[in-house]
Amino acid sequence: MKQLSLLPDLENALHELWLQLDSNGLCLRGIAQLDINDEKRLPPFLKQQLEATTNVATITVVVVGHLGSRIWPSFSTSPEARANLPHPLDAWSQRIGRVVAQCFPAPYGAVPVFPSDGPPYAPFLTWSQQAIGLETSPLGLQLDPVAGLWHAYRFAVLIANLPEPALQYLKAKQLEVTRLIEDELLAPGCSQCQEQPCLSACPVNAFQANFYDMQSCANYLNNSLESQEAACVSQSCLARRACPVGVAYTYEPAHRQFHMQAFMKAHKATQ
Ligand code: B12
Ligand code: SF4
Ligand code: SF4
Repeated sequence: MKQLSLLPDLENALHELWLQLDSNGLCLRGIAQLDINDEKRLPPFLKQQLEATTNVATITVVVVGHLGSRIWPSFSTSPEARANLPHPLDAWSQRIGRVVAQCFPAPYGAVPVFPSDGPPYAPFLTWSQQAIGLETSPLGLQLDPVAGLWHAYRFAVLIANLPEPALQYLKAKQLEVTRLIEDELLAPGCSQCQEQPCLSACPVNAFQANFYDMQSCANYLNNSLESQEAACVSQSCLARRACPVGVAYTYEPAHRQFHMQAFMKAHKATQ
């Protein structure tokens, strides 16, 4: 790692962040500085957690996620995946996010934040809109120019008082990642997609203007018989699969089935 002229503890924390991402198939999706008084981006329940750890002057959000199935080798062989936990992927993300956050020494103060914790939920989509400027697709999911709809967020770390050189270092690292993937074809996004095949692929028409009919979707999946299983159960959401962007990043079969089964189980539990 390049010398940063930072306190050794902070340099170690940044090094640990990188190590954890690299070894688990995760990537730095974005970095943004949050206005302390902007409640949309920094809801009070998150601000309070940071203020409990340190005196806050500035707040940086570091958003971590994955493209395609790059996390699958690490997650599927992890203790969390083998332990038969109710939410193993969340548990896996929590372990990694906490390890990273714990490395930031005072006076920086770091709080790990997870997308599934809530309600109230942390505004991951708003953060990533600010940090990476991804387009929101008609399905509500964000479209990545390389991975299409096949990406997700696993955790974020809110860091108080991060010095400018550390911020610049993280931005430079993010740029490196972007340059690596820019070599792949960047596809035109939803605004230039005339046909919008994602909107007509759902067998129960669950996507309507600005509305996702989760109930129809879940009923359809859960009521399909084993002998005549809904195609989405084995192939994943057909609306998501209909998108021509990022096809090479389509989750691999075990990964997509994991999410479909988790979705179906969660819905059954609420019936
Ligand atoms: C609640 C929730 C759901 C609910 C309701 C979604 C809804 N109508 O808002 C249900 C259970 C239906 C759902 C389903 C799915 N979700 Co969801 N969900 C969330 C969760 C936990 C909270 C969203 C929220 O309320 N945030 C709080 C608000 C205040 O902040 P915000 O997110 O910045 O606000 C934005 C959203 O509300 C968004 N929005 C508005 N309308 C809709 C509609 C939909 C369908 C979505 C997804 C977003 C969305 O616009 C706001 C401004 O940008 C987020 C994680 C998170 N913490 O954000 C994941 C999240 C949005 N879901 C995600 C995913 C992938 C899914 C699924 C595909 C299932 C899965 N896990 O694989 C499905 C199917 C959705 C689809 N369209 O196909 C990803 C999206 C990644 C991406 N590529 O954009 C997220 C970010 C989780 C993650 N770990 O990455 N989800
Ligand atoms: S099919 Fe077209 S409109 Fe739908 S998500 Fe993909 S690019 Fe966007
Ligand atoms: S999983 Fe299948 S039924 Fe549900 S929204 Fe996607 S395409 Fe429609």
